[in-house]
Amino acid sequence: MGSCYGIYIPSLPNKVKWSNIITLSCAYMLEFIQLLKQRYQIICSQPENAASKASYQQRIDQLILTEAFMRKGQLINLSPAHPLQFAIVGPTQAGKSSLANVLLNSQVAGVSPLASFTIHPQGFCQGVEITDCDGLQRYFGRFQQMQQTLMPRDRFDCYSLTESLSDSPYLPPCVLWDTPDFDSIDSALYREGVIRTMALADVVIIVVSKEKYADQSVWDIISALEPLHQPTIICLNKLSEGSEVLLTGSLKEKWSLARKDDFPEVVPLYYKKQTGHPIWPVLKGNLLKDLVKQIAHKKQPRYEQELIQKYWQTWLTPVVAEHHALSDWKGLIDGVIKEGLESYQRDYLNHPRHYETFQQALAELLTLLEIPGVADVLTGARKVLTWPVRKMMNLGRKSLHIADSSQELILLNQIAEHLLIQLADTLLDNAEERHQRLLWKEFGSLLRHQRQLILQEFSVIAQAYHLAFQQDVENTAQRLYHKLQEQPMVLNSLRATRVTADAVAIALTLQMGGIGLHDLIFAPAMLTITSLLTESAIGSYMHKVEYELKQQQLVTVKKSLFVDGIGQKLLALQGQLSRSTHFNISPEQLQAVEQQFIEKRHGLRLL
Ligand SMILES: Nc1nc2c(ncn2[C@@H]2O[C@H](COP(=O)(O)OP(=O)(O)O)[C@@H](O)[C@H]2O)c(=O)[nH]1
Ligand SMILES: [Mg+2]
Repeated sequence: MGSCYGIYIPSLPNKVKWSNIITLSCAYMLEFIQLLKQRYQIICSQPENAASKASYQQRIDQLILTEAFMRKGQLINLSPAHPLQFAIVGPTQAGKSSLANVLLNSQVAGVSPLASFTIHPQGFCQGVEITDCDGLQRYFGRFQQMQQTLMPRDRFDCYSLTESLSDSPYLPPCVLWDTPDFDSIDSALYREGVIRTMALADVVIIVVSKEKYADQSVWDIISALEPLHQPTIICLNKLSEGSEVLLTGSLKEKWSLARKDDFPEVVPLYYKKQTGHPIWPVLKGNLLKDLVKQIAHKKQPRYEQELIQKYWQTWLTPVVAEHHALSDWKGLIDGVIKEGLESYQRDYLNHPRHYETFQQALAELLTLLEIPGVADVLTGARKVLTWPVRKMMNLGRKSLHIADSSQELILLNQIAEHLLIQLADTLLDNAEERHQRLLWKEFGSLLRHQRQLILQEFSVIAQAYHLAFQQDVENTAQRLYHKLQEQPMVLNSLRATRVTADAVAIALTLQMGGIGLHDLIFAPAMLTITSLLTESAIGSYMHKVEYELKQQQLVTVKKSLFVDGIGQKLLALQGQLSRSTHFNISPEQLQAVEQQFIEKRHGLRLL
């Protein structure tokens, strides 16, 4: 045995037991099934999800059945000598409890002419002791074992075990389960008990009466039991003389429509007026004992896999749809970020009148040159300033002032605002037109609530970026300065020009807070210096440096402001979706569980 549900496990150290590994892998799937069931239950209980209620309820039943059947597998693994379990199932009033009494040769099961009389699974120990059934409490989990007569009628999560004291001519030593019906309106309340008992059964006894055998609910259950591969018989109860052959033929036909496996043995039960009980036919006296030979516990892991496989896609359809919607959400965010960056490039980086960063680098460059005559100009400039130059030269203050007057920051904040408005519009459209409307609606409302906060945070990181980027501006100035030193002719002509002194004064005034960053672009002296340099021997080098500065700027803005900044904030809204309207099972979680269940040897996959 190297696999459970086809999980391929490579060679193991001798000390590790296969059974431990198998138990572990199964536990992983079991946990996932439980999680999925819980999510379905929560979603199903929300009024917003009324449209999916019926189909979701059906999946909950399938998940309960599968979870229980896997617990049965654990029971088989942990206590192989556990007593056999026989379960009687059938629609209301079919005579399940009456048959239980016949088989047990006693009156321990409550019989009533009222529908929904039996509402809890009731186990009767025939030839085994209650203490032999220790594993059952573990199997039933949150269901509590209680005494048969003490089980409250308003509580459905309990079961009973009772020792039957008479000898049964029909049953081997076992626990015989009488179950509630699964078809009455009330059965919604106690259905889980029926399903859990069905999954526990080693042998299934289906009881139908001539009135009920054709009901859809009966055949739904018969069909649901197929992947469990339990030896099965059908008891046809409340027969009247002459109807047996006709009814059996009809049963057979219905069976062939519902299931692919062989039609099981049918036991006709006639009523005995004197006792008021059905009569078990003499010829079938050993039938139940013989069925035991067909129990195949060894195949349990394969059957579990078959069961999971049967429903896997159905169960995960809404989970996968949610993944698609979430990836659409990510696509939406990527889309608005892309547009935002495009407008940053168009309206700032590549805009001839708006782009100020390189001008600032040139202004920095000018302050690095020792220009004669600047002192005189500066004295003039100083007069207009109200605070001491030395204080203003403090780098932090300088950068802050520059950030405050930056067109780039104003533009970036506008872009962020526009981006959120655009996103909100698309969410509104999606909530009206697309699948997963609830999800889009919820994203819309999350965005509305957090819009201001997201914008504030964006503004803070934009400012931080701008301050940090001053270092790149200074580096650019330094590169240009070094290049100029290699070109003494250019440097000298710069130093000799009167306009350079004016431009330096402007640069220093900028640093001292006398003018804003944007004024640089329009200052005539700065324009003159720019064209002077552009036409000089370092002109092409300047273009290269400017291009590199822009690239660096684009990369930094994209990453720190858009992708890591606003993009992450928007993606994080996903984690704030209500847990009661969404599955919240990540693609990674799903992939991890699916990968465990890929059958490598036979190339058989879950999906
Ligand atoms: N006519 C007739 N009535 C039966 C037969 N078996 C049970 N009943 C009656 O049908 C009713 C329901 O029986 P019960 O065993 O409680 O059905 P359950 O709901 O399937 O457990 C009771 O009134 C029984 O007496 C039968 O073989 N023939
Ligand atoms: Mg009953």
